[in-house]
Amino acid sequence: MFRNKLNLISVFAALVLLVIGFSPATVQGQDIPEAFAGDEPVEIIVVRQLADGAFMSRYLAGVGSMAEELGIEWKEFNARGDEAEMVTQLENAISEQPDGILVSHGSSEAVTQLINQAVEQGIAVATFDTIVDNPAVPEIEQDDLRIGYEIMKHVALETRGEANLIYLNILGIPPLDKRDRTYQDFLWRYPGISELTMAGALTESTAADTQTRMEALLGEFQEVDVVVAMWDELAKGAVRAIDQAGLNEFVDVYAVDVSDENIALMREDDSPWEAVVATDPFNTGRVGMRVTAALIAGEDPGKFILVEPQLITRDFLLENNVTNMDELVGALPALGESDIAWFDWMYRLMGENME
Ligand code: SR1
Repeated sequence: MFRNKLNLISVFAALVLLVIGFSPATVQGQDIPEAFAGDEPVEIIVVRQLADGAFMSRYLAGVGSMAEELGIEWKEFNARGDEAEMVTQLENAISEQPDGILVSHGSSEAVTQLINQAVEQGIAVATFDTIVDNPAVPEIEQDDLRIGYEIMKHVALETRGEANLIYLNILGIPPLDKRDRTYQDFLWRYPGISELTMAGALTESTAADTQTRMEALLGEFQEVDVVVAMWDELAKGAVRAIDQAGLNEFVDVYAVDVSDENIALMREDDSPWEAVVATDPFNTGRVGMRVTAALIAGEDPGKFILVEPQLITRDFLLENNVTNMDELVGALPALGESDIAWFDWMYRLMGENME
């Protein structure tokens, strides 16, 4: 009733303003920015260094869904782990002169100069998981310092600060370096948490290669009772190795990232995989595309854009009968659509594109 009344009032107000010369778009504060108002669609190229695993494909699905809703034409250049190839692809992307480029991963050394060049040429550039010292380039991430903090806080509480731990991480990759920072704080704060060894390498099949490495480490460090993995490709290798060795009862795995596959592994009988800290990469991909679109429209989405991660335990999945990502987002809505980088005109564009 109240809502009907409000609707009537806004229709009346819109009519009055129309008569005195304003467009309905202005009335609702939803002017379509010039870049999106022409006949030519906005073009964005997504340049990715990494494509391995469910996180990366779900992230890309999120990017694509947001682009479609905003009526953006987009394509992907995928370097499949090869940084030199990524640099070539970034050069190619710039030479195509799109309206925007969304870069993910790649070291600052490899990509900064090209990104600066793109910005100088008037191309809007945003990054996911790439550090770029340029105030005009927004950096999107999953608040990785917090990811390291939350997973280690959980380990410290669950183990009462006593653990013999194998640490799986790969330094030199921005999100993994940030997670390592807060991990190190916990080793300092809880001296009963002892790191037996650190392992992890980025390869063409990271999960399978980690499994092989973990099989050897489980033999070498028989006192291990905790594995911390800062990327789920590392965690999957560890979980399979622990399972193969019949050590599920003795070793618990705490990790980062969630996907349908990870949920299934965590739910298995006697799974050693106890918890993850994660965002929904679909949502994170949508944020990436919105931030790039906002830049193209001349908006200021901010320099540091942190998508908030959540702790998801095996117990939570079992207690809530969560068997896949959709059910997880239903049970834990904080993982769902983020309120980051929404602008009024986007809703109007979406309305037009989804008609
Ligand atoms: C090799 S970097 C892997 C990480 O990128 C994303 O931030 C995911 O969370 C994944 O853990």
